[in-house]
Amino acid sequence: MSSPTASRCDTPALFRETVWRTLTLTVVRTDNAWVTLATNDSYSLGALVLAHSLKTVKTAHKLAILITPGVTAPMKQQIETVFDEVKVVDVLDSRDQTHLALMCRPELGVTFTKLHCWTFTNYDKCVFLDADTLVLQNCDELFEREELSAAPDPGWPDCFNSGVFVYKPSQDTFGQLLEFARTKGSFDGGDQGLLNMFFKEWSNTDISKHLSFTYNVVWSSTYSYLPALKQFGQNMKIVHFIASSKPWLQSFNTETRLVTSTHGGSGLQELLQLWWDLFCHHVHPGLSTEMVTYYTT
Ligand SMILES: [Mn+2]
Repeated sequence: MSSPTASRCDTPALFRETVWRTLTLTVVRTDNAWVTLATNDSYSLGALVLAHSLKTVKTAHKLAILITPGVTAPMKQQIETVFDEVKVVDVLDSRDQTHLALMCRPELGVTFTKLHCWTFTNYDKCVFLDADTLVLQNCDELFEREELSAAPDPGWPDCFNSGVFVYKPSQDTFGQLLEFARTKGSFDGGDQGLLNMFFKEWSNTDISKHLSFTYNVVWSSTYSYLPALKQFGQNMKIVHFIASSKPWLQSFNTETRLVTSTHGGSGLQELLQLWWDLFCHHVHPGLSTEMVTYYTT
């Protein structure tokens, strides 16, 4: 039993502890994270370079990644040295509602993997970035946007491109997305069709959810609006290397350290060189000789 004196002394301690707990909880609740996905080792290289691009522009936010068993153990080790959180998602072997949904729609396997980004509920808000994107300037202001914010897809601008989007992690939303996928499917067979159907109000409801194209410059090999690129190119914040413009599919000369793009003009060439510079400086030194031979020849 404590004496009255001890009790008086305990009060500040208790107060301090309460304040500390409150502060700690507040910090945990307000954490934000960039989230990406890698399903194999090639995309893991993309994810590693993406992570270093975020560190280079001095982001204040955490880095999280979803990986599947298609990523090898040595590559996973590399990923763990750069990302704050690595979540392994094994869609096909799981015995949860994802598995059950997949039984009906096996073609949506990869889509479902990306949907797992909603399960990072330890973060208040997240920005998903495809592993084939590269961040050129700090864009931490994206976390001020609400779910679901994204940039228009150049192929059909009434749809958003799902390579970059702001969202709020939630088990509830994750469950709704799975149910939606199971019952309605996706009009393009992938995550972009599904997310555009689920967040269909994006196209005409709230312009603040329309991100500038500079946050997701989808680089097509035949860029169709060159004067705009010339005018606004320097504002580019995130570039998205789709299809044949993927950096790891280009030929790279290990002696000159220069990349030769097989498609696209000089603008693409410069961006690809930036990707390879980050790769050579930050990623390459961590890879084993075996991995280097495999990826750079
Ligand atoms: Mn992509």
